[in-house]
Amino acid sequence: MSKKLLLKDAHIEGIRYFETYRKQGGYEAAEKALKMTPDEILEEVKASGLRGRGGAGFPTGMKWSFLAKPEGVPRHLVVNADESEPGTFKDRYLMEFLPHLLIEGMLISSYCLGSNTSYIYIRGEYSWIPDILEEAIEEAKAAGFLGENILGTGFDLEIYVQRGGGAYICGEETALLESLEGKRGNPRLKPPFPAVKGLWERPTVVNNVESIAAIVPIMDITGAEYAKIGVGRSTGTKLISACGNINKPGVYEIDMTITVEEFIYSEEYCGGIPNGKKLKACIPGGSSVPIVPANLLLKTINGEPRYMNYESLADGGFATGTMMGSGGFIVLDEDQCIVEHTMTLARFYNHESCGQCTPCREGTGWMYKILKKIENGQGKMEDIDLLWDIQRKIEGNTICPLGDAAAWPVAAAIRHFRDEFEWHIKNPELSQTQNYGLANY
Ligand code: L3W
Ligand code: SF4
Repeated sequence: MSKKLLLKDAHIEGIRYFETYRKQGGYEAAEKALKMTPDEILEEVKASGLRGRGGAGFPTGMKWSFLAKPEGVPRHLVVNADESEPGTFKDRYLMEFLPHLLIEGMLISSYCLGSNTSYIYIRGEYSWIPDILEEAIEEAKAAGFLGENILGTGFDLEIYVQRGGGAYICGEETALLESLEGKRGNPRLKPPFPAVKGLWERPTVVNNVESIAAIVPIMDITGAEYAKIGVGRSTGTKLISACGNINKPGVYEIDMTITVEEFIYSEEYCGGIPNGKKLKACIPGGSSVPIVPANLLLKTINGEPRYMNYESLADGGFATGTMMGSGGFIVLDEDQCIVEHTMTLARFYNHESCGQCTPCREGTGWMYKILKKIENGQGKMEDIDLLWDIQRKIEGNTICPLGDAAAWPVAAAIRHFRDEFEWHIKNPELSQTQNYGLANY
């Protein structure tokens, strides 16, 4: 059984409220941290090996150490709670059931980074969660863990919750900062990174909800102990939101040593595939990461089991591997049609493109139109190569990762499931009336 660090108290009734959270040892990590210097906390975070849980897996301690500290310029911590990646719903769970874990993590992180005003930018569609967070903030303030002179240390912290307007692109960190400043959420060119020029051009750390929540157990058990959990550079525990064709969709905390097979089939996690259907493919890290067929999902190209961690999922690069991403684990059984699935994603990215870069603005629309043609039985064989060509021209040629995120699912679908694209083109009548999966397995 995986060790639980983040969700260990999630089942306790009333854990959402300060009193219950405190009885379970809540805010003890903050009390410990506030007796340390910011540099000592930073060393613990570096020692933990924690990697950003939003999708990129960038080392948190390194990001914090990049934070510029010019004299007299305020710094900020911004928590990215704009969880909009299809298949990803782990941060919602944390904020809804364990809001004080996030607030405590923000207190420790803000103290370490020297932020006296920190923000939670939350996805607009999570309409019921800001009230939960604001209530937790008020409770923490009443107990002396937020506000002025926290625990007599002289450190002041205010936390504000800002609702997003419903655009996926505002989850990209610089678009988020634009939106937080009250502007349209268009991504900025990087560098400069937010650590140097972020919110209102001030040094800013933007971290995912889960990354900041993980700071609490790191302070509890020390960075060195945290680093002993997991394997290699995949330290600590990771939340996975599992959905699709599985018996037990939900949010699971894993320690990144389990295999993909165990995760899908064991009763502790997904509980297998309904009706004894076969596994066809999986997207393990949210819709932006490459889809992987079952044979390469259960084993790497070298015949090794594939594990639920950053390195093993990426093993073989994008040709045979995929990415841990945000941990949005989507399972597809044998009945699913990859062309239809890819078309749905292409429509999503086209809709969410902010339109600043031509390859993304135009390319995502072209990919959607071609995929729709193929799905509807009006495609030609050369359309497959055209699709391939378009995705190649998007990847790496845009301001923000949304371009890559739109290109990779198309590339992986063609690479691994070309026969399905060809079936749709060769069988136009069947293509209009039948699902490839149902017709062919
Ligand atoms: C200072 C440097 N800071 C890098 C910072 C940078 C950022 C972090 C990672 O995209 C991915 C994307 C989605 N000085 C720095 C530096 N940083 N070099 O490190 O940066 P980067 O550019 O590798 O990635 P990103 O722009 O943060 C995130 C993928 O995640 N994704 C999307 C998930 C969506 C959600 C959601 O809805 N919640 O998680 C899923 O896989 O495609 O590749 O902070 O500033 N020299
Ligand atoms: Fe906007 Fe797409 Fe360019 Fe990102 S890649 S800045 S979403 S047009």
